[in-house]
Amino acid sequence: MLPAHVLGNMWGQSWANVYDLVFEEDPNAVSINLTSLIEEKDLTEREMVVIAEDFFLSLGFDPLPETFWERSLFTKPQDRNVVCHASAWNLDPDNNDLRIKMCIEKNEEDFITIHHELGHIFYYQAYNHLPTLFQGGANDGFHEAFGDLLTLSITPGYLNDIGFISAEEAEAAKKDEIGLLMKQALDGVVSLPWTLMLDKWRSGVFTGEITKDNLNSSWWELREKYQGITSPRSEDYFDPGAKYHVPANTPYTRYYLARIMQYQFHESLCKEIGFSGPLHECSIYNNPEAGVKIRDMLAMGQSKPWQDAFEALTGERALSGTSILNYYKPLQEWLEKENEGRSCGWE
Ligand code: X8Z
Ligand code: ZN
Repeated sequence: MLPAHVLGNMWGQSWANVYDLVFEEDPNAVSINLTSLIEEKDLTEREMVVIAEDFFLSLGFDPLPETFWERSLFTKPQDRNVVCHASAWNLDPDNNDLRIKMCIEKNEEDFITIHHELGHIFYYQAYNHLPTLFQGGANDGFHEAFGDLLTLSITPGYLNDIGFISAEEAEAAKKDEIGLLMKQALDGVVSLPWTLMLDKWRSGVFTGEITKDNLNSSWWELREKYQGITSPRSEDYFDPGAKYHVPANTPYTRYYLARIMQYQFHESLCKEIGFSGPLHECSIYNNPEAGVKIRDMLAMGQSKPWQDAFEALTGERALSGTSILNYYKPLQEWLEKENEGRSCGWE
């Protein structure tokens, strides 16, 4: 098992920060590092949000109200403590008072999280015309999936479209297919067992199967079994308490569902817009057709069973892992070859 503290993320829920350590790039490959691009361009936190908003506008969404820009919190205040875990708020649906609260850091991870939070905000804006009872996601997973869906479209082609990299750099980066997919997988695949185990642990606490005496040991048993990671220390602390959603009582299975659905949404939208290349090269940026499909679904809020909303976008009524497998197929094939003869896994 991997010791949790070497993975570049406090909870070992994303391993994207150790990409440079686990993947040996072809020295001639041109790889894209969004953190460096953000630094090179000297973007402010607000500018990072504007770029994310532009993506949604390119799909035909209405711009965010002026109050969003006035009342949101983008940077960590120096004069008081705030809960920095990013969140999105629908404070007054009648008056479209939408805000995010986030202590943005100028890096790739937070650039992605900004899209995630704006996903919530544009969802609110799309269903706020409905009666109060219908103002909600088709299910919890939908609300978490929408912003993440857009981040699958942050491709080299997209980065060229918005002037972050040149056409030559985009072409060269596309050639580094395995590197691109590996980076994505270190987040998108790695998060699956984690998002599943968290509520398994929590439901064990609620049913009484997990008692006061084994709160931490049961946590690590699940971490080991599902994530293949182990605690770097022997002392008995209450580690689950360090994950925001545990003390905040925020359900977590929603992220597991989102991580599956986002690929199904991506695959069906790419088909819809006539894209025939590999899925990780497909971007729905600037595509009004994809925008209409998404908006029609979001505007349903929770007025219909989630399967109806799901069908409106994908033509299917059930979750399936097939789209994730399709998306990562070239990486899977590469890994199978790379690991031939090795025995992989953990005990
Ligand atoms: O909590 C969040 C969002 C707010 S809804 C920042 N996420 C989960 C986490 O950070 O653990 C997004 C991905 C998973
Ligand atoms: Zn969220």
